[in-house]
Amino acid sequence: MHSSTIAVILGGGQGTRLYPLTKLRSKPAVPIAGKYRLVDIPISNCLNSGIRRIYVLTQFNSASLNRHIKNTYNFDVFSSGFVDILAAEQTPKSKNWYQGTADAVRQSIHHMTNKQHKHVAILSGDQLYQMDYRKMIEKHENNNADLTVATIPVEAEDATGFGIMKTNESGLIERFIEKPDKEELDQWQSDMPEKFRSQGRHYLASMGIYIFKKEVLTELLDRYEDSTDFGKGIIPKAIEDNYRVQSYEYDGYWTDIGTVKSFFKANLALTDDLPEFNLYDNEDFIYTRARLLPASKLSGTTFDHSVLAEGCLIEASRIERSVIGIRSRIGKGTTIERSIIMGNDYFQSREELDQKDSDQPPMAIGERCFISNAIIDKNCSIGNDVRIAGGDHLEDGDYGEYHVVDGIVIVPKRSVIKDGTKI
Ligand code: ADQ
Ligand code: ADP
Repeated sequence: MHSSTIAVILGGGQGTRLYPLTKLRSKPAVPIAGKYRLVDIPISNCLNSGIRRIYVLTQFNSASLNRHIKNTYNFDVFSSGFVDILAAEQTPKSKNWYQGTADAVRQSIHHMTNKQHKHVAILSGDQLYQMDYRKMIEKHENNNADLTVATIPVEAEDATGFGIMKTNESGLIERFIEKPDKEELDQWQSDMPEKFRSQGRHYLASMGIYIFKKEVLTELLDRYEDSTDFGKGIIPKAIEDNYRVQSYEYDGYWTDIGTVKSFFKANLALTDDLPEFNLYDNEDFIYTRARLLPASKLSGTTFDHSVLAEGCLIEASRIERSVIGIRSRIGKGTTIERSIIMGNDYFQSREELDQKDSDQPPMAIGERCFISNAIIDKNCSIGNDVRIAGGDHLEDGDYGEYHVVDGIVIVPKRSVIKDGTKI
């Protein structure tokens, strides 16, 4: 076990960017890839890197997050590992919400008193990647860094959305700017190896993954007590005040899943022939709840480039470029393209499924439906002959029974869409 390091996963701010997927749950509990939750990604990276003491900071402690963590990561009593959720608390010193990433850590650090830990790894909760943090910790220790920031080369188009930095020849960060304006980008170019230059990736971006010496983290949070964010405050100030801030360059697959658009894209990318995010590894598992679900049963369906989780009963005619989550039920004659169907939290009984009440169709997608460019959250009841066709022709907004974000139609958890509805 990498007992020198404790991990803190930033589970999310107010969750507006993934709304309405965060309407009924906290962000770390949002389902991904048919059977996982967002928080499983950084937790699995920690476990695969030997880090077994993990805190998840979240704005509120939803029932599904609690259940998921409790049922998934219950280490045996003899290992000193844990995954604990720390939700924003109202204390005399603080307001109800965490005001930002650094504020979240500042408000929670009193829980991390164990002297044994030399380092704190601070990780984002909304990124899809597989990384061995041990290599990063090793570099952090070898360089005697106060703080190490994981970095990745990005293109100009993306650079304005990240913290961008310049390093010296030994990889120490000399300048850092959080989300620079387009006009000032030129001065932030770095001299990249040919491999990245040829891809137009001239800017060194922060991945929002940090390893701090524990005492330095405490010191910085006290010293810059007005800074509520790492990117906007703590990191640029630490560099200015000559702390040793090291860059750890990473060149594997890494993508943001914190917005509806990026979440949608990253899920559908799993249906590629050779997805860049590899779920099919014999050693680096992505952990999730062991649900003991039966195998999926399919009848009369043509599947093309789709991912299908366990416990599904599918009679659709065609499913293409889609992610079909646990316990999904899809009726005859239905077509699904470029969509995420999150599935169901439980199986309905035969009687519930057979009921002929058009106001409350069963928890399933009915017959002869057409669904494209959509996210259907869990436990939705979608009647027969429903057409949901997302795309740029739709205007973004909240339409009551569904939302449109960047042309993607989102049907929130437990929604009922009546027979014959056209979206
Ligand atoms: P952003 O991703 O824009 O930039 P931010 O919105 O602060 O930064 O989120 C970082 C992580 O913290 C996310 O996982 C988010 O959900 C979580 N988070 C945000 N506010 C929180 C709060 N109040 N409580 C708990 N968790 C919270 C950051 C860095 C950039 C870097 C990018 C890389 O600031 O420098 O380039 O990450 O994605
Ligand atoms: P999972 O991790 O399986 O996706 P959750 O932790 O969110 O799901 O909750 C799913 C669990 O909730 C199911 O295993 C089931 O036991 C229970 N559950 C929730 N709602 C109901 C319901 N209406 N009827 C029966 N069981 C339910």
